[in-house]
Amino acid sequence: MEKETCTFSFCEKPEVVEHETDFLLIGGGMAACGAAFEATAWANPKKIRITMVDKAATDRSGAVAMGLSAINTYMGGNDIKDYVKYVRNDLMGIIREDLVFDLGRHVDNSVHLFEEWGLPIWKKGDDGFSLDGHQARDAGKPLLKDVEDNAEREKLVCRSGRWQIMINGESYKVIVAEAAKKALEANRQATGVEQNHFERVFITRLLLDANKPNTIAGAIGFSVRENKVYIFRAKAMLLVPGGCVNVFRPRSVGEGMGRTWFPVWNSGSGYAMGAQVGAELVQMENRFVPARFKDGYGPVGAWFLFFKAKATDSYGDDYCANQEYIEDAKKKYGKYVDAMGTTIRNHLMMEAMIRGKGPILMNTHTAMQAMGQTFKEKLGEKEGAKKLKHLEAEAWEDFLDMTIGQAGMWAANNIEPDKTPSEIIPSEPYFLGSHAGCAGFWVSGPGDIPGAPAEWSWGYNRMSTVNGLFMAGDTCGASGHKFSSGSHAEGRIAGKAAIAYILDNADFTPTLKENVDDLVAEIYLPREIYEKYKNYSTSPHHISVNPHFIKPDQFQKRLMKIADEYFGGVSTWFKTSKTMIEEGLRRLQLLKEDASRLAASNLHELLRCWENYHRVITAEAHARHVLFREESRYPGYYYRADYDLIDDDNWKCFTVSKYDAEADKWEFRKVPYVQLFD
Ligand code: SFD
Ligand code: AMP
Repeated sequence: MEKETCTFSFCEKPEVVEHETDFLLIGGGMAACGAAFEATAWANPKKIRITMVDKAATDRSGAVAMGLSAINTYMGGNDIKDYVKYVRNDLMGIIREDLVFDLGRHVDNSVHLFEEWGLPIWKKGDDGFSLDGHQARDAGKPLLKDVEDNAEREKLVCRSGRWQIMINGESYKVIVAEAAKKALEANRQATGVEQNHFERVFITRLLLDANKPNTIAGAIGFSVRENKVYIFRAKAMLLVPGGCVNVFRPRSVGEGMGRTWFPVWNSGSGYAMGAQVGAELVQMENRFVPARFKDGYGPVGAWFLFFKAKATDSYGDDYCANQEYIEDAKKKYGKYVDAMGTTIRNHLMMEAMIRGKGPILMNTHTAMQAMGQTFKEKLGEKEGAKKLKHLEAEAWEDFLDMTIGQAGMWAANNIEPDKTPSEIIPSEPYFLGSHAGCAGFWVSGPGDIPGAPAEWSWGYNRMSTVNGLFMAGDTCGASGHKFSSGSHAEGRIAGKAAIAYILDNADFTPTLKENVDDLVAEIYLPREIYEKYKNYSTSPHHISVNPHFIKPDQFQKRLMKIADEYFGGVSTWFKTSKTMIEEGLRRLQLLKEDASRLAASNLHELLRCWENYHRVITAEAHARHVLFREESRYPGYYYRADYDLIDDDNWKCFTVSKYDAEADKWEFRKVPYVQLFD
């Protein structure tokens, strides 16, 4: 088929809005909000302009949109070195310890700000039991920021696990966004610009400078509500559009496919757009396969850690303590099994399932009964019963705060968590760098951590290998377990460094190489294709079967099928191999060719098309990384069936890749891992 171009002969031509700024934030999630808050403090006195562009409405955008029930990274009285060890263990021995340590030393300050801005944080009551945020306030418990000492703060918070604290977090994102928007408004006033916060604008592509090699200069995107294309010019940029979902076929089917654990609107834009301008990726073989409450994708952390629930197979056996499974696992994965991290827990769960011992059950009922018993013993019959009722409400609120669909699932299935167990299962894979995963970009470290190799710090903290292009949260690789608080803190770290970069490059004037008309035509091509060919179909709504185009929904399903079957999704129990990946890549190539025939009947579908362009590149990066690393570093997340072992002699290293978009070629290199903390 000949290549189509958009000449606007069939579809409407958008208005083109050009916007000049100094520091551009792509995304409006935790990292972007952190960056907006921090960077404005350094930028305002110097009249440096900051602009945020979010594909959605920032109040409820990103992974925290529905809210959360816990802040998973809070140091409190812990030693930061122990945090580094914890992250290293959970991520199978390969992390950038300089980045993780740096995050650990900054993260608590973000949590203290959240509370100051209005986030209710649970506290420990005088009787040793937990108080909700509002109860703590009414009981006169101080704000964390007003407590001087880490040890005292540790006594005050209500820990679920060693690193996690409980919150009433339904409005978490709204609270964090409010502070970011306020900061942006102060910057707008300090710099006199007309607008510096763009919502519902989807960024499609980053643009390099015409004169300075390997230097970021701008970005382009379109409004998902109005017929407008936006071109942003900037001296520095923070690329934080979150991680990626729906590359792999989800377990949910039909209309339920709109439900996954990871937010369906994070579509790999960061990984794809960064790779396209040549920023190096690291550990893209890593993916996150969260064990979740089946069908509703409710998170399990609060149940494991706070309610102390046990997960067992259907015969009541704790699969994580099953010696047979553990010994088998040790033969292949050695000492890494002992750490019993997230990947290994998944692996052992699947051992039970493969042996026909599923469904796997989260025993919510026995956990709640045990807690109820403790309440009664300590508080007496009446007060104990009252406390138990409150606990029951907490159990529902855990989901109502964060994964409302799971509460719906419980209600629909007549599940009373205090009476019946619930099924859990490993979900389909996602790509992210801030939860229990570490996919992302290879970035410069802080430079002041003893023992860190000099080549880990080539400039500004969290800057990628492209000058002026910074990463944080899900896009900053080899350093997971940041979660919501850490992503915010990392956005602040990167934001501050980006302002330093702008000040140091004061004479830099970003100049775009590309012709604006070409860029606009590229974005709108799916609209043109649709309008040109819509009447070539016998289908009454010209929606599905058409010889000239493919709709985004069909395209996405094809991608999911390839990823699922060839790159190790749920249908193969996450197993793949060299030959399978190679065949999958061959099919992916054909899909990429068909991408030039994507068709959009409206702006919403144009968004869907662009999400898919980004997903395909993310999928390819992942598959090529899995192919490169000839071992199974993350059992429970994925297995190279042809190398089903952890091979420290050859693969205890970072895998770094670089994409040459013009030649459509990927290059790989190994970078030695260095342990910085004992
Ligand atoms: O229960 C474009 N996370 C949890 N963290 C916690 O601290 N506690 C929890 O309880 C957490 N849980 C949890 C978590 C995530 C999810 C999905 C669920 C439950 C269901 C993790 C954190 O949420 C996560 O670490 C951070 O949010 C990551 O921050 P960041 O900034 O890297 O990503 P984001 O917040 O998703 O924001 C992305 C933004 O980008 C926008 N965007 N904008 C313009 N153009 C494009 N092309 C774009 N593409 C995306 C988005 O709109 C958004 O603003 S639990 O499971 O453990
Ligand atoms: P999740 O709800 O699975 O996203 O987990 C929330 C937090 O609890 C994360 O910090 C997880 O690493 C941690 N977590 C979840 N399950 C367990 C478990 N079984 N043991 C230890 N930590 C866990």
